[in-house]
Amino acid sequence: MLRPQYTSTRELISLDGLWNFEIVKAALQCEHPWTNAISDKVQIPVPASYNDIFLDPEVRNHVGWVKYQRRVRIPPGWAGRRVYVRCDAATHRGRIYVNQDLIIDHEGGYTPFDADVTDIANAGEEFQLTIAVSNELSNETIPPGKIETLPDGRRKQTYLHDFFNYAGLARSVWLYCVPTTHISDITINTSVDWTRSLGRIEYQLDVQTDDTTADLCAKVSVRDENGEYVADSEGLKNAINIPSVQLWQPGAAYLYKVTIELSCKNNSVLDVYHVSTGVRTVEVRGDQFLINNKPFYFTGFGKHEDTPIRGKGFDASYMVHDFELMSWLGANSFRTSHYPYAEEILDYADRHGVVVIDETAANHPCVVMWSIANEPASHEPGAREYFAPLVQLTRELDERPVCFANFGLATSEKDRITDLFDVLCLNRYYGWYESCGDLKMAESELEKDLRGWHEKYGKPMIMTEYGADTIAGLHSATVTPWSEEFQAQLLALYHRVFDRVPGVVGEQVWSFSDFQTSQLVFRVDGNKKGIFTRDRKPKNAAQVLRRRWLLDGKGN
Ligand code: BDP
Repeated sequence: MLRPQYTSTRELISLDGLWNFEIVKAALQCEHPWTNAISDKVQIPVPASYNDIFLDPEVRNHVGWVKYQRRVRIPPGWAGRRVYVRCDAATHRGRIYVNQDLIIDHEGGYTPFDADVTDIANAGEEFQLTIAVSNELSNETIPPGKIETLPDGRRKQTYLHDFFNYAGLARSVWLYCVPTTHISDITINTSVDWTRSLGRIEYQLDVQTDDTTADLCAKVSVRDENGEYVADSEGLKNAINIPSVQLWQPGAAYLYKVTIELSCKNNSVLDVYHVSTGVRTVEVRGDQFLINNKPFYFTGFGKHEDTPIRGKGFDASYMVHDFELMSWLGANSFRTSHYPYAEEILDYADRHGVVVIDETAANHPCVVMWSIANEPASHEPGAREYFAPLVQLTRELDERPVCFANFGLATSEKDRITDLFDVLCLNRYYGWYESCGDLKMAESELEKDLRGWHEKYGKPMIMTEYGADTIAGLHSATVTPWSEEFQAQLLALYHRVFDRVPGVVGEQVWSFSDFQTSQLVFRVDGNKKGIFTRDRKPKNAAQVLRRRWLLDGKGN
């Protein structure tokens, strides 16, 4: 599925802005008339999670469906093309209605979906667009959860994951058109012939057409960052060689622009689409992680999509500022914990040479590894049977290394699945959840733990979570959990161990910034393990990281 694009053959219109909004009351859940016009007395911005926009706790804690609605006009010039409404995400389930008709019902709160409205709405006319969104979590959703009915009849959503169940239209909504015969998917793989400094871009195009007799062909051309022609090729599937290739490097991104022109043999161009791609290699060799044949050391964070007021709503200002803060510390990477992020964020990482451990399938040069689970019960019976087919499927779909983030209880003696994966990712909280405040104990336990894994598997290890909750402004000259000094001391301890143990190839602190969670006695207005506060002010520990990553050059 391709993202909508404005090209010489395609057009798109942003539907972001204020939409009419309505909470669907629980009693009406089943028979509610979904397509009634919603009053404009309550309006809500898109993109944004709806929970923190209003002050009403009934909205914040609502369990079930809400409706977003607006009117949309299809430009008259779009007659004869295929027209779609595209939702970049509806958390966790979305239904798109055009006037009275349900067009699509999509499950999965962090992935996009398209509704083909060509045969329902005419060019030049207006229609009523309603998007219903449900935030319910069950044992069949990702992430999972459970709904309880309280004695007073209210429904309550509970869940085990440690981030607030933000919901709604947190990413953009689009109206777009494509030619009836169009490119529907593009797969790109890159490789390097090191002896000849030759880059290679292999591509495969999928095409959708109503005309089964059409004799289609494609021209694919590559331009460099200055817009200069590099090479081209023909056919729906082929490879293009790039002499003296400029590699995509961590910290020094280089993107080639690939232009795909679909045409009928001996005829004019039918469709045009552009892809920015980088040429780089990724390999696990022994206990090393190699990018472009050189050992790479990950520095950075586990992140969340989380900001005040907008919740998980995409915000370009926060995005750019977050990357600025990472670069200020010398961080070279992050993990998209614990769900697929907005595509805009991966585009930005591509453009700026930031390495990503990604939790979804999206083809970006910045993505060097797939993490297919966070802290599963990998020590329990059945874990192997559950994960083996998932690892196999991931490998069939893509050639990048595969990992999962292991948690403390599934020790190197008890874990049942690690041999299936390429890299060991470990989340550890010695000194915090275990032996809280005892840094001496934490240091020896951590070292023992890491050495155990290394001796058993000899694979590269990344600490994908470590840290301590810290209240900004709480200071202490003694070892005091929750203080800024304690967080700084704890990180320094972990770093000493990483530098002593063989096979450690990365450190990603939990977490980049403080973030909202469900209400619990050990959460003070959310999780406070951020190196930055929720409004992105640095805590003391930022200096520890800056010294190590930027000034001492760890990972660079
Ligand atoms: C880890 C989880 C992460 C939590 C973190 C914590 O992967 O989502 O936020 O613990 O407790 O287990 O801070």
